Amino acid sequence: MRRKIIHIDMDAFYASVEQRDHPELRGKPVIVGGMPNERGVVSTCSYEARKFGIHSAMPSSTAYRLCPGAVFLHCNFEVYKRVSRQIRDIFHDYTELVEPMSLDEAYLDVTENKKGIPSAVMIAREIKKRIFETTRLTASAGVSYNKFLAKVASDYRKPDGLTVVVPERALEFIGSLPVGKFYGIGRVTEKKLMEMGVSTGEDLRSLSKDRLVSLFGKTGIYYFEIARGIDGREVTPYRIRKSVGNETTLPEDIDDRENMLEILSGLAENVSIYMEKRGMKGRTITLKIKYGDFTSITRSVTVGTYVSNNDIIMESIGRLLGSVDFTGKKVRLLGVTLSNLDTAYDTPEDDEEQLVLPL
Ligand code: TTP
Ligand code: MG
Repeated sequence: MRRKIIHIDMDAFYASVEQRDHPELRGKPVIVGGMPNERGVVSTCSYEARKFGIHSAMPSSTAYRLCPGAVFLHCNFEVYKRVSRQIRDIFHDYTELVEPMSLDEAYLDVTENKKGIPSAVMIAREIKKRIFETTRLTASAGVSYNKFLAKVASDYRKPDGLTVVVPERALEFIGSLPVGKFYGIGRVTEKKLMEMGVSTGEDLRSLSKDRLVSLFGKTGIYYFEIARGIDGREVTPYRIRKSVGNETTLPEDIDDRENMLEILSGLAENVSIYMEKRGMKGRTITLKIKYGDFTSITRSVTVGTYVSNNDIIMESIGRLLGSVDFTGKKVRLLGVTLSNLDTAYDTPEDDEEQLVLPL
């Protein structure tokens, strides 16, 4: 049977909560995250701030340069988590098949639902309405027959959007989509594809499966399928994550420590962004190295407090790297992982971006 999947994602989540709770901030550029003088990054910003080119993960100092008049606020996780629980309670009125992806985002499988409502679009509309009545915040929803399409649809028209992708229109919808909008295609892959002249879903569809596999390995199969609207992944309620990691195989083997540190810092940054987005922290930092001869080693350190900050992760990674002897060896792959997570946050598993590929 064809499934009915809804993806819900709150609009400018942390910033909207702040504007709701501080009416004087409404209509203004609001930036939530690190302060410009703290070497922090933007967690998110209001739509008013986005007009200045500000976005998540941008250094707050850059955001300040783009819009010196913006209001900068620290994250208020307790409040965001309360809202997150409220919206999850609403989802559970319709189905137990709820897979939260972060505080502000979840997939719902409503093929069979507790209220016996035949139309997934009707459910999405009702959920949006109830979210607004309960939290005074808007969400955008995507409705389709699999997770990939529902996710892309929810992002299609924001804020307060509701986009439906019916099977008959799926290929057309995907075809016109810029590859950067594809869930699972990160910035690096997007750049690689653009350089090859592949800029839309239609272009992506013109690449054979073999070619995609030769370019991207196993992930190429995922790209081949989503370009055709195929995604068999199920909505899996609640899995608790044990670690968050990011690794990369280098274009060529290297033995220069400076170079390694630079790459590791990019990986640590991804891990840090991912964790900060979810209010997660960890205590054990692990460096992974695979050598040119395919043997690997890991080096770990457990620190005294729970951390998620990029610079703090890099301090440990730098020290761990310093303890490795590279004589006569070159490095093929580098990885950074944080484990021993602060489970107080109870964050579900996520397969977003390139951290854990959706396969
Ligand atoms: P998103 O849903 O990606 O962003 P958003 O809700 O702020 O805006 P949009 O309307 O485009 O959905 O992320 C949800 C929250 O996660 C966001 O409010 C803040 C946090 N976050 C980070 O802390 N760091 C990040 O890099 C990103 C992308 C999000
Ligand atoms: Mg959102």
